[in-house]
Amino acid sequence: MQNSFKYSAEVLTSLRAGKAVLALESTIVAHGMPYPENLEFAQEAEELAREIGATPATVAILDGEVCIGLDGDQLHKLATDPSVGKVAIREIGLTLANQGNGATTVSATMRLSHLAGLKVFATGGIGGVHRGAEQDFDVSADLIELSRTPVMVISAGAKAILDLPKTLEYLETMSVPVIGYQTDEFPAFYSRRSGLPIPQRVDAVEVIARTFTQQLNLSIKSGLLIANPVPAEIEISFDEMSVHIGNALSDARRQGIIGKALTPYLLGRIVELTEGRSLVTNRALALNNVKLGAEIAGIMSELA
Ligand code: PSU
Ligand code: MN
Repeated sequence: MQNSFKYSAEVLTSLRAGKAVLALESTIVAHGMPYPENLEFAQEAEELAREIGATPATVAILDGEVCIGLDGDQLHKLATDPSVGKVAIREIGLTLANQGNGATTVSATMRLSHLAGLKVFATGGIGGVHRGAEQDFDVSADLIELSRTPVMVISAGAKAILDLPKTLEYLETMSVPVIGYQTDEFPAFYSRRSGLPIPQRVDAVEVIARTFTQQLNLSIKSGLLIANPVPAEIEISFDEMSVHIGNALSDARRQGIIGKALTPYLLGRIVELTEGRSLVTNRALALNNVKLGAEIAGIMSELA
């Protein structure tokens, strides 16, 4: 544990008692969904984790402090305050130095969770290799962090706006284990299927928990990426999404949107193009990951 961090009372109690804690990120709230759906999602995610028996630890930087677990006012600030920046690993230092506010991405949440003593983290979909990366080199810091920080990340695959085959190749090169939960295919965020085979499949949560425990016992420093497909009743087909994603990418290109602004722009544009349906699916897939993450965190705490 890290003394300089500000832990919520419930997280502190759970950590001291060796009980299950599930880390949650904050960029999905501040930059991944519009208000008020983002706040509703954040509250629902925390409640769902508690129902399953894991204490939620939403990670963010507020007033220059790393917060592990937030109260209702802090969640509200994240969801509404435009001064809350998007903080990946490389922005952590300056945000703290400026006494600033930041929503943490998958990369920053992984690192801060690890320092805080948390092992399991649920998000929506990770960042990855962007389409056209052979030209502009846009590769998410999430992939780098997965290769060097031992935290399990529960995702619905990588976001479909990305180049999924290149993302899988990159994960392989960087020695990041990828496990499909009850699937042989890498899920494509909004859709259950991408047509891309996944290297390893596991059907039982106990095996996932034991797999990560083995990695930790051997001091393997990479994370473990769990790919958990969106529930069938709420998915949007890969073919339908491909059209919207193509249109959103052209709009981004026309407007010259690049760098850290690209992913939030694309997610927002796709919500518009699907008349809100992608937002319903994004919320459902992220909650589905919280559910699985909370179950795994529970088993991990018993194994420890
Ligand atoms: N999952 C979602 N919505 C999001 C994200 C994940 O359902 O907004 C965020 C995560 O914080 C992830 C970030 O780290 O998108 C990726 O941003 P980039 O492509 O700039 O690395
Ligand atoms: Mn990028």
